[in-house]
Amino acid sequence: MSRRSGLSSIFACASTLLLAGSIAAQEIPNFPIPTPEMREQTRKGHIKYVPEAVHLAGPQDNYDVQHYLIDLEFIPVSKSVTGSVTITAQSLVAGLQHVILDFYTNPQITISSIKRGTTVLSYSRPTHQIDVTLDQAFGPGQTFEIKITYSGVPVSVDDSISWQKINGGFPGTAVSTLSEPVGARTWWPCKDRPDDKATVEEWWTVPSTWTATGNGKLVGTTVLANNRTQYRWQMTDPLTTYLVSIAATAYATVNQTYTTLTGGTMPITHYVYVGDESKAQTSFSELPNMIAFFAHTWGEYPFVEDKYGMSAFIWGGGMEHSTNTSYGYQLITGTHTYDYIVAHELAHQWWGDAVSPATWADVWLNEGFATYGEARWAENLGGGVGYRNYMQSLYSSSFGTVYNPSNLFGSTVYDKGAWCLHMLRGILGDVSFDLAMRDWYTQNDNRSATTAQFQATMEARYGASLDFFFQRYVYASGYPSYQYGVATANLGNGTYRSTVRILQTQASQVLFTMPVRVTLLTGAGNVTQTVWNNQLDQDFTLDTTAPVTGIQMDQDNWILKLSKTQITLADQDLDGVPDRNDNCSSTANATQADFDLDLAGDACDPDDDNDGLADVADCAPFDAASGTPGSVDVVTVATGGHLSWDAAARAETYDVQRGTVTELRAGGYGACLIAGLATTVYDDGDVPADGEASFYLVRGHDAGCGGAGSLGTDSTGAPRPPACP
Ligand SMILES: [Ca+2]
Ligand SMILES: [Ca+2]
Ligand SMILES: [Ca+2]
Ligand SMILES: [Ca+2]
Ligand SMILES: [Zn+2]
Repeated sequence: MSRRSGLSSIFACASTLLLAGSIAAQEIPNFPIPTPEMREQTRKGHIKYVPEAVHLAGPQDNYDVQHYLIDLEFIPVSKSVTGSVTITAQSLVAGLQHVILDFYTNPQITISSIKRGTTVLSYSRPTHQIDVTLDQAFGPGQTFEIKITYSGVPVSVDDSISWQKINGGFPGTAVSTLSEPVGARTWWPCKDRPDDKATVEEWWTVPSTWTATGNGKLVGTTVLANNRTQYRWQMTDPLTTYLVSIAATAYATVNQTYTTLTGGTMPITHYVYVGDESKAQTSFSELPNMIAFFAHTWGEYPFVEDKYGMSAFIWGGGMEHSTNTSYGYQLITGTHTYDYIVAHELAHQWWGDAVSPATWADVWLNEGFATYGEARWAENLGGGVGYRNYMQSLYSSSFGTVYNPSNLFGSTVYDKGAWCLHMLRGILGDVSFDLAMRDWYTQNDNRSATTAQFQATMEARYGASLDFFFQRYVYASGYPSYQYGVATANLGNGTYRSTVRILQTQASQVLFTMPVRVTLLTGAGNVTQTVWNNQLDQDFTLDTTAPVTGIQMDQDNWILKLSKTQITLADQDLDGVPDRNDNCSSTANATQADFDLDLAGDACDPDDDNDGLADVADCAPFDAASGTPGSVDVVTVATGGHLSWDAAARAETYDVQRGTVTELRAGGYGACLIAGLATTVYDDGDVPADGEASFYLVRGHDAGCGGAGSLGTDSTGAPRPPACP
């Protein structure tokens, strides 16, 4: 449904239109984006929200309606109806004896009888209901038929029935109905809930000067006495009660043809007020193309066996009655200003009519989807820019909760609902998303379905849970606010490594997990990557082959958010690595090399290989297995010059020297007895004579330091003398 109302707003729009129309006349095709004010008027829902509990009460689960025959005469002079509704239903329980129907409590309507066949049934009238007592019990699967005959003046609840052609016009010049969500019960008794679809025959009797339009195919007309004509309409597919509709007055017809996906033809018949034919030709000129576009996108038009068309009525918006949208006469202006409503109501034929909401809490499956259809039509005409601009026109910073909304026909349901589909497209990608939408249609055509089922259908194409999305955006209110920034380090090997930070700064600090598109601007073109943002404060690393000159986050606005603000990331050493990511934040080290992975970069790590030997004391600072050997503290000299000592840390071989204290302390060699000894024992065969002081110096040697390399420092920190020559 898309509504607008209010006389002043109509005139205001009309005068704007004339201007726009004269300017836009040369632009083809034309699809003006409605202003927020137009949408506001369209959707100022005065419909009262009806709690599910009242209208989906248990007893109606006992039976399933299969068919309604609604045989009603509409009498304009008295604004009354008279006739009968015959309900064919199937029991779903054992011993069904009570059938609870919805029928508005109204002293001006009299039920003359309720019968099964020729048997008169008793009944009572709980508030807004009829409790019919069947004359026998029916078991599961058994069908029965009851006929309610009644007449009187229906009360119009939220404009469920109107008797005028135009606002302020004479009463009794037309009849039209608008039953969504629970107005059907004001003019015909039914099981008035959207989860029980049934086929419908409509026998509308009206003054012979009128044409009565209805749902489905016109299967016959009969001229009756007293200048009355009966129009008999029949839907091939089942529909819900709120979509059953009459629109009748003195109409002219405007005909178009839709070529089906298989090359067949389907009639498009519009019923407009006499004199509006040529304006309608222009206003509706895009409709066949719209049907073709939606059919290509989602699957064939759902009621291709019957028809499509629009019937002018008093309302300032449109209502997607199956196959026969009711369309505000004021919108037929001979321009394309209201093409968005034409597209919206048409999209409803898939979303709402073919696939209906199981409960009114699911109404976004109607309105969000139909509104999203407007954006897709904008995309069809204007490409990606047209699509994005249209989505942006639906943006609001004050959306509530989509599922089970506080206002059944508020902006949240329409516009945030459309944004939810837009976001899902962003998550799944164009191809998978459209396939999932087709699945949704195929799986639920002629059925009623829930939001949970929709999530499951999307998940099947996505290949994973979409709870992260539905729990935040469909079942809750709120928005993320983003901050984002980038710093880029030149790694010197043709790679530029960017650190991208994304912060969620919404006051609630409720986490929104979403894939986020990040675009790095480089001299070699823009690079867009999708990152999985699942922390309130998160860094990502992205590489490019050219220097990065800027960043954009979610530049095509795939995510519904309150704000996005670019921030500068602190980088005191200007190496392109932000301070908080920099493993040496005050030493430029673009590559962030960290040999021992201890989070201290090589550029500032005092012990790069983390072997316990500081770099300054480590002859192999990047080899934890090599380094300056520890000292050999105790050498045992046994009789006969048998030397032995404890292995020193890291020592692979040993040098053994012998000399005087003076010689050795001076850093000389004395005598180099052996170099490269791989054991910790040595026999000094040339033992000096007794009384001759000699000293041995055993030094470890680490081959990893290089054969001729340093032997590190002694216990005082002084460099050791060179190894044995
Ligand atoms: Ca830095
Ligand atoms: Ca640094
Ligand atoms: Ca380190
Ligand atoms: Ca070291
Ligand atoms: Zn709608």
